[in-house]
Amino acid sequence: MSGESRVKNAALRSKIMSAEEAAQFIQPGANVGMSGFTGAGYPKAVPQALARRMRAAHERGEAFKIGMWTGASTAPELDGTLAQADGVDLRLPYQSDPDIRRRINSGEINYIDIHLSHVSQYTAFGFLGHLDVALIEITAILEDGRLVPSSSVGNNNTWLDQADKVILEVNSWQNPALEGMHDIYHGTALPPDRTPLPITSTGQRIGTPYFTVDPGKVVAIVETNAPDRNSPFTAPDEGSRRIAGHILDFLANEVRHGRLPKNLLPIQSGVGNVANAVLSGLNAGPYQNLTAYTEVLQDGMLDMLKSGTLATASCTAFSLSPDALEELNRDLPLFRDKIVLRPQEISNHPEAIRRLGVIAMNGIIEADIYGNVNSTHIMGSQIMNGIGGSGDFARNAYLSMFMSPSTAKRGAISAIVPMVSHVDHSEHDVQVLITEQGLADLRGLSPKKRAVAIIENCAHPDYRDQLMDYFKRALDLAPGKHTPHILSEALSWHERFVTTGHM
Ligand code: 0RQ
Repeated sequence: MSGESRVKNAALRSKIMSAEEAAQFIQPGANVGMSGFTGAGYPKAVPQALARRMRAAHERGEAFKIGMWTGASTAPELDGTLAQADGVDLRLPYQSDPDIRRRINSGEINYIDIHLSHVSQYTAFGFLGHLDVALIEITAILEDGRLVPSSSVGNNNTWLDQADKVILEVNSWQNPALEGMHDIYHGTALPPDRTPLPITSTGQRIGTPYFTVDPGKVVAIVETNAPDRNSPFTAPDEGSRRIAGHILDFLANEVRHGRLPKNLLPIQSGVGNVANAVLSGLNAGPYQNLTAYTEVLQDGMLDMLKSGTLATASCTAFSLSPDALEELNRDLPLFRDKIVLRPQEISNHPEAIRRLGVIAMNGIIEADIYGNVNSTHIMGSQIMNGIGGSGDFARNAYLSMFMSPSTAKRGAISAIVPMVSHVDHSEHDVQVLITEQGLADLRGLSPKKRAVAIIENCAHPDYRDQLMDYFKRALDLAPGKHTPHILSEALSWHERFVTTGHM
């Protein structure tokens, strides 16, 4: 590594050591709160050293697993490395790594899938057990000991407060211009002393740009120089473009009818190719001065900030493709006043989402004919990623929209089903459902009317007749006519896919 050290505090400089030495502070059975939110701001050196320790312990016949708490999903260097070393006993609150997922689904790793806004307060309440170590990537340490956060905030402030020991990775790859872009709010006291969250606009700053840490808890500092890693997006396909088109028409209609202002309300968008296509559509549309109160800032939002379509964005992490990340890092000073990076407790805070009137747009695995949504489970028992922030936003949004291709696995599986095999968002939190086939506006509709709207507008033509046949027979045979179901049949829909091997 070249260049001047970014550890400016004299006392903390004495804690600089190798990743191997730092990893010694993590004991078998420890709960470790790590930085990382999508492929941004995760620790890059100590987890690899820890994995080597774990492997060596396993070779000696000793158990070595940890509880791994993060902001959300991370990158292969963290989730993948520790999973491959057979070193994770418990994972929370969100993941999307193939190795972690495989082990969760085989029963080797325990997983707790938590609303992202809940994690910080659950930790402080003591609901999740004791936090032994915080392992946090930062951009720099100032002379007075304050920490400059890196490309994600996540739960880092909570881990720093709650853990017994702190290990810091100071990554000189992180752009020094990040300093000043974060807004770390320390006002969320626990009940009964909690006060109102004073956020009234997306770009508002209510805290300080720095983390603070008790220097007595810092046991190790490791200097690194390694890039964040996110996967590139694929170009929007025809289906994504059609979904985006339906959403844009719907929003324009809401503006025409006075249910949304001309510059809409703050948008929240999930990650993935469909979400990115919607953002591209918004960018190409007639909008100006939009705002975003969201969880992650992805490529589409960066384009909108550049074009001026988006005036400000509040988020907790960057989730950018390698090209977009390079662009952001090149031009970071231009975005300083437009982007606020907050703790995930605040980026996803129900009070802020409700007050600002967020338009939430998230992806799904499947929805049923009454509008219940499954965002997390394939065929009812296999986890995909997790609920992430989708529940924080859907429950509290001004408009809660969910979108998906109408089929998965090249048409072999319908995303519209009689009864979802797992419920993440109940019918009460789902207002608009969109597939490439069309959009079902469920507002003000009773369950039976929802069923007709969803089957007619969202289901793929290959499945529409079967779904309508089910609905009509349920209406005929069910003892209750409010949400008619034939329970013995509702889920055998999924069993058919399992037995034909479509998974
Ligand atoms: O699998 O890649 O192996 O083919 O699921 O599906 O259609 O590519 O959609 O990338 O938008 O992900 C719900 C998972 C959708 C995501 C989910 C298979 C499909 C494919 C992905 P393959 P798509 P997306 C804030 C918001 C919860 C968290 C959230 C998600 C893979 O949106 O994790 O919303 N959401 N956070 O083939 C079998 C079905 C299927 C299916 C899809 N019905 N049956 N397989 N798939 N539907 C952001 C954060 O919290 C960070």
